Amino acid sequence: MATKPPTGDPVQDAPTVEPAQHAAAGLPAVAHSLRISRQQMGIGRTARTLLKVNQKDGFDCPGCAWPEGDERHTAEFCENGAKAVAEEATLRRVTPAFFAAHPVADLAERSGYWLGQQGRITQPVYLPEGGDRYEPVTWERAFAIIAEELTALDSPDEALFYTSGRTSNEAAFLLQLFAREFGTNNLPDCSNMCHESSGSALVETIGIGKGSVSLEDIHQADLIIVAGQNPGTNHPRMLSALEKAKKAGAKIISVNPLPEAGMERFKNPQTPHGMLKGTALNDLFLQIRIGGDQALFRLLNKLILAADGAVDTAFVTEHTHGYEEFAQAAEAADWDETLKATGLTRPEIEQALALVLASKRTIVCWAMGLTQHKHSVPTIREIVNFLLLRGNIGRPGAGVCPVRGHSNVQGDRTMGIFERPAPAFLDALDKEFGITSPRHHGYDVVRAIQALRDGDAKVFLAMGGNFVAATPDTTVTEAAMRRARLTVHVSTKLNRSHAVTGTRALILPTLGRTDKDVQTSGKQFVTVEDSMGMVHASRGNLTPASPHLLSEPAIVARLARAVLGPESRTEWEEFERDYATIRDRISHVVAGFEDFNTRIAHPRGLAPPHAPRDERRFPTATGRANFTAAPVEYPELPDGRLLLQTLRSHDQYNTTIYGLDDRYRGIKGGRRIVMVNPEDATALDLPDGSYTDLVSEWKDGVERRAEGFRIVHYPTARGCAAAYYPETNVLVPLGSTADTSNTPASKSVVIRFENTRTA
Ligand SMILES: Nc1nc2c(c(=O)[nH]1)N[C@H]1C(S)=C(S)[C@@H](COP(=O)(O)OP(=O)(O)OC[C@H]3O[C@@H](n4cnc5c(=O)[nH]c(N)nc54)[C@H](O)[C@@H]3O)O[C@H]1N2
Ligand SMILES: Nc1nc2c(c(=O)[nH]1)N[C@H]1C(S)=C(S)[C@@H](COP(=O)(O)OP(=O)(O)OC[C@H]3O[C@@H](n4cnc5c(=O)[nH]c(N)nc54)[C@H](O)[C@@H]3O)O[C@H]1N2
Ligand SMILES: [Mo]
Repeated sequence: MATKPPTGDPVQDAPTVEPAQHAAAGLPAVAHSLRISRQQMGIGRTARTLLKVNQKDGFDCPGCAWPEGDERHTAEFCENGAKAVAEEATLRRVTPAFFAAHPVADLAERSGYWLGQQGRITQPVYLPEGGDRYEPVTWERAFAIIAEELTALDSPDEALFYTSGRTSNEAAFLLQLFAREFGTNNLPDCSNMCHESSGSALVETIGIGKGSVSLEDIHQADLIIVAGQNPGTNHPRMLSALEKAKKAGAKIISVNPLPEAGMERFKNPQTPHGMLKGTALNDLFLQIRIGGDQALFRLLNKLILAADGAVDTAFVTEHTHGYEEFAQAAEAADWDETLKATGLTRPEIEQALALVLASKRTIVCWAMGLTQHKHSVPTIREIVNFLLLRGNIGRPGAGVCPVRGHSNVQGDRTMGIFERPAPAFLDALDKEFGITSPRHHGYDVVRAIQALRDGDAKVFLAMGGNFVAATPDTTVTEAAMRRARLTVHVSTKLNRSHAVTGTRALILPTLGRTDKDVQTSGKQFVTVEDSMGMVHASRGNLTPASPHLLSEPAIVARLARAVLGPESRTEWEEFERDYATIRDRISHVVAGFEDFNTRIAHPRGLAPPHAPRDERRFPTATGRANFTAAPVEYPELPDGRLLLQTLRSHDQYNTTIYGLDDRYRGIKGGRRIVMVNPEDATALDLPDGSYTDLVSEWKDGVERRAEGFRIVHYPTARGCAAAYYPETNVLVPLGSTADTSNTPASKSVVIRFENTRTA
């Protein structure tokens, strides 16, 4: 059993590079996940835990939000899900003795990898004003400190309540209720940095900000386009669904500046054939330039309009609005400009068109490669145009499929974690609880940082996540956070945000998904919503990391009682005692959750209604699905610059670093690398293996710099570069965000290279 954390801090990033791989999953993946699990948990706990992942009587994988099918395998998890479970179920512990030995200044010197490897936090700790290290504190005292700071504010809008997407529906519902009863809509969440652009685009065009396909739809599609997504690493179970679709005759196009191994070939670890040979997934790989997607889909739309009988005119006439204006804009699309914007060739686009026209049922899947650009919202709207044209929505095997990240990020939004809530939601909440929620909008993530920076926000509380590492413009953000009066983190594990504190700070340790949750009424379960809108129960089965942990719902309930006092008529105590009472209230407030407690007992869970999917009804302002006609945009690069995307390696979960390898891309032992196309590298004099500083350029003229990145020649599209997040967040300007959604444009950062030297 090897459950000791590494002692030294491997800040000495020493990346080495091997040839990239062309297949994902299979035996090496299984072996790799078991090794990490054993290191963290030992053998017995590994077996007990992994057999419960995504089972009907088990817990929802704390990895990604990809849904489970109706038929479950004994091993219903992937390599990266196993790593996520091992991180949480680890036997390593961060005790008060650890905090006594490591002043905050010391924690601030450590890498995120080292911090995370120390294990689960066992007790609440407090950093007093002027203190140099966290010390143990009782839960009562911790809540009293928060109450003291919150009630001292001039306005409830000086408080910020951040949520990361692992939080259960029950905890999320309580948190937003507490915030609104306290008097603010300041509920920024990780979604603001993630699929906000998808939500913004979809609400306006189809009337609901969620995907319209189920797992069965994927299996039945003729054509699946995967754009701006790396499922081999970030949604490995999606590869099984693509494989199944493929076996049933589907074609697959992937649109990406990088050739991603999972899309090239998938070796299904659950079948003998898969282990050996695998299935080639891509029929066509469109190696697009970063930010070229809107132009690509606009031209495809023009070509569909021009093809004989290609438009589903019955659907367009009956169900849509804005067709004429859109068709006019599409007419103006131009081959030369599209080839320039996309870096693709004419035959490639013609091949794509042939696949599109041959398909009667098309699905487009996407993730961060489409959502984190200045023009992300019009890009996704163009994809909606593309699907509407051929009636590819609201029927089997067709639709929009934004693939969500965090395992319950979609559910948190459904429960009201949103800084711009719909008035109807607030009306229902107010009626149920006899409160008056504020109607003015709150701060999203970027505006929350600006408010901290400008002294307009003074208390920051996070329900999970790693705010300072996940958000853009690290230097600005950290300085902003340090201005807070009080920072509070409800966390399972240590991370950078615990080392960048306000005047006072608290860490409140909590139960994770895998932990057994027992309250005075008995054993509890929580619920989550997957990327395809299925809501189901999650039950942990492990003895919690320490007897001092409270669950997230218990923490919010006690916090609310401490802050709101006896004047609150909400039954916070009852909510903590029995989570079914929370679900009862959810069933009165959240549309589609009627009889929640009865329906959640069904093993399949419940599927709240989705009008476009279920009845081809589009609850938009026009009452129809809206075509849109935004001008085409794509990034323009000054000479000698490249466009940097900041993405995930195979060994990380957002800011949680599992290890220092990116196996499929052939990068080992370090994370400070930048992938550059060999021809660009030659033109810019960037030899493979040399080191360089990355300097980002933006219209505010501020110089942002990330030092010491190893150059890796890699077959990305021309003009593009790629490096890992969160190390490169220092380069992303706070104000550089997507229009409408305000999502940081962390996939389009203009960079130049300075101080290039051989190692
Ligand atoms: N193991 C693991 N699983 C995860 C996560 C994790 O960190 N680790 N994170 C979770 C979360 S919160 C999320 S949101 C998802 C993220 O899942 P992904 O979106 O797959 O994550 P990224 O690594 O950001 O990859 C973005 C992909 O888009 C491509 N891309 C970049 N720019 C463009 C562009 O302009 N156009 C196109 N067409 N493609 C582009 C990149 O080359 C890359 O393949 O994964 C979730 N699952
Ligand atoms: N440059 C750049 N920046 C990005 C992105 C990018 O692609 N590029 N992606 C963005 C995206 S898509 C997202 S979603 C955000 C992610 O932003 P966050 O969600 O804020 O970040 P995570 O790294 O997922 O948070 C990890 C921490 O969550 C805590 N945690 C884990 N499980 C639990 C739990 O069950 N309960 C509680 N209370 N805490 C828990 C642990 O302490 C852990 O350290 O980052 C965004 N930032
Ligand atoms: Mo995300």
